[in-house]
Amino acid sequence: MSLEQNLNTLTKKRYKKSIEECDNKELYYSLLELVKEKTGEKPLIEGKKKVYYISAEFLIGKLMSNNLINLGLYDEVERLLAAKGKSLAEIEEIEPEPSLGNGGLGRLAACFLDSIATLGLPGDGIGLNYHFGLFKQVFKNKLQGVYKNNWIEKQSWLHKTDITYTVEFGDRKVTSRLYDIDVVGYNQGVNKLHLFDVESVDESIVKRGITFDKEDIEKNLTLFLYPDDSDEAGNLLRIYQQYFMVSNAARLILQEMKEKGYDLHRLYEHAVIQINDTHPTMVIPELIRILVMEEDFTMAEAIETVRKTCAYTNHTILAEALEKWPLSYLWKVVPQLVPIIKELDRRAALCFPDPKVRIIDGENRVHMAHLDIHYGFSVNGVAAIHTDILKESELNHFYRIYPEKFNNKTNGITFRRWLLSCNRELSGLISETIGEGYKQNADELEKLLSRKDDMVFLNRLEEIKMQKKRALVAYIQEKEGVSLNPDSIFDIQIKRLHEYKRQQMNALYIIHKYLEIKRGKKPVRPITFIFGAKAAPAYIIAQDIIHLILVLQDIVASDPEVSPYMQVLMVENYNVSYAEKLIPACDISEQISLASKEASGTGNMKFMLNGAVTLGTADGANVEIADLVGEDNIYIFGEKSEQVIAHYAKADYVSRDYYEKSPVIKEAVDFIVGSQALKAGHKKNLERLYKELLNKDWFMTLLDLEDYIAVKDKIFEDYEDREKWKRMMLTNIAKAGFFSSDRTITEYNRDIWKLK
Ligand code: 26V
Repeated sequence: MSLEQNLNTLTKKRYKKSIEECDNKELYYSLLELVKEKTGEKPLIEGKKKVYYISAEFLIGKLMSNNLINLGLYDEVERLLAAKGKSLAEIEEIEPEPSLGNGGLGRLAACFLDSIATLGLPGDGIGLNYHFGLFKQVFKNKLQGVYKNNWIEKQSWLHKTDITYTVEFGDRKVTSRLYDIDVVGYNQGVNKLHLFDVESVDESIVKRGITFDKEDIEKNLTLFLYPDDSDEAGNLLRIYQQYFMVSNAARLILQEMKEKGYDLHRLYEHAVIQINDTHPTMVIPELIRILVMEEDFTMAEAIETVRKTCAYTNHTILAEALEKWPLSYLWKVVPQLVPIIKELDRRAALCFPDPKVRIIDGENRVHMAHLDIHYGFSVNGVAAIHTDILKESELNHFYRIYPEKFNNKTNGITFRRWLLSCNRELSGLISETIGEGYKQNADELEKLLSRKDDMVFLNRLEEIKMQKKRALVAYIQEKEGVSLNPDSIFDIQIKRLHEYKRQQMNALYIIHKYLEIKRGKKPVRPITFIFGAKAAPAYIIAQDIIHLILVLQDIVASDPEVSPYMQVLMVENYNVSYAEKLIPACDISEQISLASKEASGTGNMKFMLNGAVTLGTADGANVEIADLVGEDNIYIFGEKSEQVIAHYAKADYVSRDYYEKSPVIKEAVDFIVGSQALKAGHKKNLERLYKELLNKDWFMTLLDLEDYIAVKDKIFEDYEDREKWKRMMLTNIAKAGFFSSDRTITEYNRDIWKLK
């Protein structure tokens, strides 16, 4: 049966209509069924050893295009629909986006699943089936409002399985159920994303916005991703979620091992567990507990078996993000793990008495990362500079005792989603120019360098960028009701809102530019500053930064003297789907974190691959991007990580000094509480932010502001040298191959997993 007949049969069966007669919604659900059927025909990827990637987040995004591409069906489906006057792109808009992640860590996990399957490696994800995931963001009164994101529909990518387990907590028992999503590799077989849910979950307990009874664990356990952890009930819920995840993971893994007839004493020959940040750490004591209690292992045997099976990835050095659970919380939620954790701490302390490497500290807090490092065989950072910082400072005490465990795995992104799917125009041009080989081997993108002086090629790159900018403008017009100028420079910063990422520094530049235009210094070409960011609901200053940006958006838009030269827009509810539209349209990629703080970043890689030029600090993977493209093809500014780390060590950064010394800085900061801003915004939020910047500024915004302004002015000037700019675009695309997650996963497999 042809694909068309296949689809027609489905639409007839479901709706008694032909393809032509169906609306987009009907076509979407028919296609969903078709793709699930086709995926079902693919073999499961199997082998002697399998990786289990346990993660509290999998930010998978919409799956229709991605799965069609990986099944090799995209072009055919697009063509057959077009012949009937239907648009696949419009049909895909129907798909709800699951929001099973906060940002980089969750999106990385999704890219990794795609690459693991594409490389034909046996590897499953294990996580939670959050019904409402991360909140949906709505702006009201220039402030962030939060709502639930209801993504699970009757028909979806989820397969309900028969697998259920009992999970016991200190004060209750719940029943879990496993739901699976197929992960189909590019021209490859299928792995699984296993998402556990609790049978007693009750969506109706969610009241206004995202509020619900945090203590009703049976009903709330899988409702939201990382709910508010600003109070004790929120923290306890997080521990309930984490244990629920790893208890199910441990059961599933051991069940698979037994079904395959493997000896659990050789678990590590058949399974490797990658612990994605500290959230799944309790899998270590949980596995030890099961092996001892149910499988007749001695404690020493269980510990050694688990140690050889588990590997830990660190994704941040921010102290507030490194989990330390009070022992009293663990006593309440998972009393069965406490004696094991104490025993693990005792044994570690016998070998290494240094209090800095204790699992349980003097205040009876359990350092989850310490557990991972002592009782796993591998510790990796996610970019070269990040791993160096872990070794030299943050985890130096551990590095000194276990140097052999430490390794770097620079992050990557899947080119299927971040080039082939989101930028078909560019991938088409690349295929036409250097053939299709780069789709399997991303390093082949370097062949594009031979077109450096080919004006015809360079002009086509420019045309494609223009086309993607126009498409974004149309999308934004429809979604936000704002008209942007496609002939302006698109300067984009999209990522979670956090002070260390310094969206506030970008906002201060915008104020500076606004004032310059008012004084008559107009930019040669208009500039559009675009932001997208969600802020944790309990993170007050982050809310204030969003407020400031929305205030600036209003001030600029309502000033006819300025608006022809610049525009500011913060898009609502920034998510994976939005990223897929924004990134191909970007000219300047803002990667301006305080050096040392952004472990890697992955947006930086997506932008580069799509021909944007980076304006960034020497932080995370920006450093490796700079090494690859060379200093002529990137704009690096600001103090280096060593200097920043020294400022923290000496506690010698005083933001007020920078404010007082520089009239440019002072003017921009004062604007936040000037009459114009106060008229457009809320006094409380603006004053709080102003005071924070002057009195604290923990992430050193003012430290780099002058340098940022200078380099940003230079990048805008250079944009006018069109030939130079197009060459920079080309170089960035050509050098992006290193950042394919296929390369990252190949390294994980070579150094850590050793699957085949
Ligand atoms: C977590 C939390 C939780 C509590 C309050 C504040 C806070 C701040 C940051 C985080 C970060 C969690 C870990 C994370 O998402 N790391 C990101 O991982 C990406 C993939 O490796 C990497 O590209 C990003 O640089 C890194 O920030």
